[in-house]
Amino acid sequence: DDGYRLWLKYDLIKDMPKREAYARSAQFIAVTGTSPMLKSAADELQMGLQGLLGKSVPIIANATSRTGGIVLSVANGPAAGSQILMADGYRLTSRRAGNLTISGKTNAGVLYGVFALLRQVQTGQSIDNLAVTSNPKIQYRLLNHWDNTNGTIERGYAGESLWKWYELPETVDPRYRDYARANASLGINGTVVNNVNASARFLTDEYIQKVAALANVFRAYGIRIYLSVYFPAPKTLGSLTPNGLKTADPLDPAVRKWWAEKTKDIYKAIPDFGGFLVKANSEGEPGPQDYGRTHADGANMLAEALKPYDGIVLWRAFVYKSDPKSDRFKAAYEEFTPLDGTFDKKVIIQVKNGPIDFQPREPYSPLFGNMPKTPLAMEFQITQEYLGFATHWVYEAPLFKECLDTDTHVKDKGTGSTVANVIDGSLHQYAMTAIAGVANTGSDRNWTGNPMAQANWYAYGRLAWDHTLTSEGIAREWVNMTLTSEPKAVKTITDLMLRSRNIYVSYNTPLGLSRPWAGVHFAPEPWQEKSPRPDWTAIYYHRADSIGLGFDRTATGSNALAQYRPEVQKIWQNPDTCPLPYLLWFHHVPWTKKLATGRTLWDELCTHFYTGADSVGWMQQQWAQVKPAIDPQIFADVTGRLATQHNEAIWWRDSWVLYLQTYSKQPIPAPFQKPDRTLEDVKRLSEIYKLR
Ligand code: BDP
Repeated sequence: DDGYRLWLKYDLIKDMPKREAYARSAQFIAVTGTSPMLKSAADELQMGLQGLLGKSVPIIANATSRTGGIVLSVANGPAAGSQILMADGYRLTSRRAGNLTISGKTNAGVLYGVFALLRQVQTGQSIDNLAVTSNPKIQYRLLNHWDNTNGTIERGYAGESLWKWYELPETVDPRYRDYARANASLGINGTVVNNVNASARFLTDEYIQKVAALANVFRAYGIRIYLSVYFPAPKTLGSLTPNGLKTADPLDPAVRKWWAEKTKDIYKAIPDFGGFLVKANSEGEPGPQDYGRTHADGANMLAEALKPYDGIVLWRAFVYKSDPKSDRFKAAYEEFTPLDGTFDKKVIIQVKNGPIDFQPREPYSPLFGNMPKTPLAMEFQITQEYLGFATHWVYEAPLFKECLDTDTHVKDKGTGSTVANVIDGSLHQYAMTAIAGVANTGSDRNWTGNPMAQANWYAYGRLAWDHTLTSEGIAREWVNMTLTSEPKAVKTITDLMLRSRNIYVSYNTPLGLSRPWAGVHFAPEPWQEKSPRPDWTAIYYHRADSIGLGFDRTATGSNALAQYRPEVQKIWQNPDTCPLPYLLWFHHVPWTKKLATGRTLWDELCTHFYTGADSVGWMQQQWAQVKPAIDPQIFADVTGRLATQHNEAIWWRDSWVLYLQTYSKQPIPAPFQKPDRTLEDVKRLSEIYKLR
């Protein structure tokens, strides 16, 4: 198994009675209507059933007087309980002696219903008494690809870009369709195809045609295409045309006209174009502030260009200024909350889950709950930029859930104001809702490099549809569909997955440490102190000194905590009661301080680094046990990656303890052995890692 088929394996069900039971309800597929999306739905169902049941199921035009089949219908369908069917939602209803109906209000709903039914069969559940209605909780469920025109992927660890720009639009790789199928199976309905650090080339006629060719494939799977735009594009492209524009000032009428015309061209080629994603005045990317304008001026200009169409603007809040005195943590809140209420109604502000940058564990961004008049989208990172690239096994659902389930305490009683309730629109009654995941896919045959990272794409998609699903439920489902249905192995792997993120955090950034990296977001460099910006050093974040460790963000420090509601401040503001996973995010804690565990900070840190690294050894042992239940190619691949992860976890452990020891001046506590190398040794390793 080369992993190409992802969770859509459709292998023959081995249990014969079970297979026959399914087959009795799947004697034909009836579909009325000829839309491309309904065709995708019927074809997928036929292909899936062929594989799972080992027999070909005919597709017929309608089921009049026939029973024992599956009927796809765009209609409200027979009621299932009191739940109303919404756009994109689906309903599965089986009635004895009748037909099994998959209905949706829209074609997309039917398609999602087909995948839900297949999942039901793939995970071995009965389809005899189905009465399921499922509606997505979030309207725009997107993947963001950070892909460049030259085929590279920013922070991509699974090969090159999936999009073969040089071949498009004439050559259309069949893989695009499989990409679309995988996304549709999760309910993902939009994809931003290019890097947020965008090239103006994507707005040329040449590239619009290439992108349109992708859109033509994705359309039949309910996926709309979006583009990241380079804000000064009117000027950049203008400089290449006679009498071209010399500015990109969003308030300049000629610039507004340029965008309106460009947008018109895009819609001519891609009638269902989704809209624009913008990184502006962020990390050196230009933006409206270059002209003395605000984020709202920039976003509203693009919204105006999109007015004749139903596209939207996703404007990112990932910003921070270079003022060395300010705390980067506070930047997005400071720039965006004053603009609440000034954005056009086509604008959504896309916010990373945490205030810094996709760290292994971060408190939620204080923007959530504090922009009642502006729809906020969640941006998660699926690609493992800070999670060990493609060698470390980290199942991310617990990270996503931890953020989504946190209470912002915007409402008095603290009910119904979780981060999830912010982004699903229920808290502030947002008119639009969105979620984005920075994709971990690439041209590797198995899509994600590490086969286990497929689960992160899967989990993101499932949570984008329904954030109330559990990490465990999603893991079990994915394992059953992708790896094995042998109960003991399913349990072992699910358990491994659920622990994997905390294990990574333990050897990498325990107790609220963050960003111990420099240029390469992989090799340990907690000692890194030189960079063009203070907030691109490691010491900026951990602030180790002879007294202790951690960033004081209380009133005696940067006071970033004040950006949260008082109830949230209360949880984090006292170093004696602050939950340990967040301790060093908010406090500078003395090395000798006794923590709730009874250990001093230094001993607690060492315990995390050592048990974290040891736990990777435990992961290896657990994985070895499931060998008989796993395809040999995948088993060997993951075995190799775990061995690498183990070595690197020890590298992390040694780097941290040897470095921090120069400040704590304390011995490694028993029963842990002191590293058998020196600080200079590990520093050298990191330097070598950075050589080109
Ligand atoms: C950081 C990445 C950088 C991205 C940036 C962003 O290191 O490559 O361009 O985020 O999200 O995490 O814009």
